[in-house]
Amino acid sequence: MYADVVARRIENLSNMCDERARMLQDQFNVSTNHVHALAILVSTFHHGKNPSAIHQKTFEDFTARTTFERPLMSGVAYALKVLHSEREQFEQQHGWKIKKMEAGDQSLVHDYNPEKLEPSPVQDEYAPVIFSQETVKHIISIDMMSGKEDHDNILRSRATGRGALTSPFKLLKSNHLGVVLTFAVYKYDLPPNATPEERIHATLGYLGASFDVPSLVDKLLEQLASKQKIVVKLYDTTNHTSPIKMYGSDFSSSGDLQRISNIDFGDPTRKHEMHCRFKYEP
Ligand code: WA2
Repeated sequence: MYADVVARRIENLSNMCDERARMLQDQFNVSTNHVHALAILVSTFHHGKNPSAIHQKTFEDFTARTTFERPLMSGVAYALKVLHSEREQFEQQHGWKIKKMEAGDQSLVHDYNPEKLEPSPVQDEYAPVIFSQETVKHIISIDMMSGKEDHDNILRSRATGRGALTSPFKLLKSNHLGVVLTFAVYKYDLPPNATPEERIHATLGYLGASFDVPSLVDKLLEQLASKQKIVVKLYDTTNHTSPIKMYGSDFSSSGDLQRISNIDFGDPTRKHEMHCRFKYEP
């Protein structure tokens, strides 16, 4: 029966789409947990010890050796909360100036040169990166509050005490769309009902991870059998009337069968969907 064949195709597509959505969600979840653990590591061994037991070299070694724990992250970094009144002392102590993030042409792969970045203009506060994984070393000394997506994410993570995820945007020194996940690091343990003001006051810094969507989703989908059969697209549907495509293989699809599987990346203010179709077979 024709109806039978159609029903089986629908079920088949649904199963494949759900499996992929679930895999991506699970890998994102384990990566998130490990980024959270890194925030606790910095709290314990950098802020909790005098002298600090973490510097760029230890951070680089540790994050390189634990990349397997963060399969969807292209790099992690730690930015410090620096008030304007502390800026001069901070810059003297580190031997470099806090730099401004440049959007547009500076972020193109070819001519990106952190040495040439401008000092950050005067602000109430800054979030200069002091430690980074080797893969994102180019963001050291950059004020992450000078980039809109990073800025909003920093404010939201510290006010809530939860992991915050940005909308998709073009990452520095990459031609790809990505998202950034941020956890705030606090001076002391805060009760779950702490107010945003108490949290902001107790904030010491921000542990962030970048997710280079196209390359890491490709890598994930390649591990699956029957990759050749379906076309997968990933959307940020937080704003339902204007979804943002984060990933889409550029094969043409066939037929009108489409399966939409939901994905939960752990930030309740963001919504994501995976859209799957059968690949066109001539
Ligand atoms: N990390 C890597 N590449 C980026 C980026 C970023 N943010 N922003 C733009 N391109 C240190 O939330 C604090 C990481 C930001 C954390």
